[in-house]
Amino acid sequence: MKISHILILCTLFASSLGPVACIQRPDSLSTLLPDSNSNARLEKKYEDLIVGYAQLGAESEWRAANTISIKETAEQLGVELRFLDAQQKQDNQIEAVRKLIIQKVDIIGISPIVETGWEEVFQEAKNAGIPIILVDRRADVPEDFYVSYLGSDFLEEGRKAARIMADLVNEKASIVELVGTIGSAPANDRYLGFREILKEYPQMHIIDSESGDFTRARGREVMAAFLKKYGNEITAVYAHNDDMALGAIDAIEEYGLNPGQDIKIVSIDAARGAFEAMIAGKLNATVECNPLLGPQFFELALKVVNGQPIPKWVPSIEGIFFPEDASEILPTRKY
Ligand code: GZL
Repeated sequence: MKISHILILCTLFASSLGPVACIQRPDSLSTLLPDSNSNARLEKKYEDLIVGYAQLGAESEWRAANTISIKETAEQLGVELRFLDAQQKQDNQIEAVRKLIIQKVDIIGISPIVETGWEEVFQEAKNAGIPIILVDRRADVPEDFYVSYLGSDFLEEGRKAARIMADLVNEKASIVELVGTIGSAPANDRYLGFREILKEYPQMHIIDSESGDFTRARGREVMAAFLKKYGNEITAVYAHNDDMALGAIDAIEEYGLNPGQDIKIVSIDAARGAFEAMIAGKLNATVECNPLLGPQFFELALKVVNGQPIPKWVPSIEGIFFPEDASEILPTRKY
């Protein structure tokens, strides 16, 4: 039989398998037909995917941008997205994962609101053969309960904030801290990272620390209470996110002081509101935490569904922003 006839047969055979990778022009008979290890098995494309996403809530500018990135990317790629919002309640998020398991989605993305309490429902997903990708926030579960973590190095974000603060206050400050959602990976690690660097500055002290739950409203309430208790003793604020920093700015102005001047403020996220506050001279720096994770998430999801290897951690790429750059950069920001 001529090679050309074999090729035609092979092409007919390959086309009968549905969407498979084209078989290269053979250099020997043995490569003519797909074997069990070749990529000839059904490879899914984006438009074949049904992806579940258990979002934690809509508590901040960061989260809003993160949700938009997930939804817009799914639409652009033609992925069927089953998106559920837990409204910042872990019970709702656990229930969302169970709903996605029942719907037999191909893969589940989740941003766990807190680090603990996930073993049971992640085990259920594992038993159902549905892989999990942790997006944005990590969960305290055995490593084989999830395929990858896509997100930031929150410890490093805390370290960066402390180094910036030391420079801003000439290594001498009485700091109040606005902590993120208690038990969440970003709050836990931003808390630790900041303190790790603060050890190098004996004249920088955290005089109080309380959760503002990553929201502007709570950040304002906690800062107002700090000002009532400590008044002008406070010389700096470390906020775990921009929304709480903006709340602190409101409280400082209501108290009659100048935020960014009388009290230096360093926060994390680099959301639009932070750039506007820096331009107004009310915020002194923001450490970027990138919420635009949609493209990376779906790229990882497709690889997982097609059995391709992926890293256990895919870190986000992030910078630091200061008032002097804010006006020029703000128009380029997507969130
Ligand atoms: C960080 C993210 C945090 C943001 C907050 O990756 O989980 O949650 O810093 C958001 O703004 O609420």
